[in-house]
Amino acid sequence: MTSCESYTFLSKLGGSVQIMSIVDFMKIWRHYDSDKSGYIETEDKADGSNEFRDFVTDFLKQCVGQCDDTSVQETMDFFIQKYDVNKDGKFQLSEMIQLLPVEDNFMAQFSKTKINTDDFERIFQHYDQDNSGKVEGDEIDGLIRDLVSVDEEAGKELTMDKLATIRAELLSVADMDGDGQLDKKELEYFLISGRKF
Ligand SMILES: [Ca+2]
Ligand SMILES: [Ca+2]
Ligand SMILES: [Ca+2]
Repeated sequence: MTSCESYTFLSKLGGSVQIMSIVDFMKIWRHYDSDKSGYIETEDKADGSNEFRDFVTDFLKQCVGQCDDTSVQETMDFFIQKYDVNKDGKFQLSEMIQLLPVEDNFMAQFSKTKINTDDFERIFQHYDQDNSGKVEGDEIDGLIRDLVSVDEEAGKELTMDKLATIRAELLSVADMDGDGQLDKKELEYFLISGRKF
């Protein structure tokens, strides 16, 4: 393989690719799933675009500066072989998370049944990444991913479809003022009294 091969092993990159938060991962995901299908497809679309190729091209540019078409193709093939675990030719959420240097599951350190006030404060700070005082958008999706993935088997199966279903359920229970965001009181109530995942 070409010089790009070493860059496909994210663990070897040291400082050049930082560990990313789950919220940043959700932003990246949303960016590359440009047709909003809930998957990053590896096949060309009718218009000649290719979501996974777009991702790999940017990835290589960031890691090595520049890469030619051959390197992009070889890196795509390598990633597909290694991370398209169920071999359906597209990346679902749980597969893509393995491919990128995403932080350890923040929720894994807390008890599933007992979250105290100090724990809650840390959880809220962690997921309210833009310090808006509310957990919203990609922040909610990051939190849901982590809550679901505390159960390792459920985490392995997680798709955007499932995440969207859970988001709707979560909001219907916890979003008391109906603005689509979770403020401190709402999330605290949900995590401490009503947590179901
Ligand atoms: Ca897609
Ligand atoms: Ca797949
Ligand atoms: Ca926020």
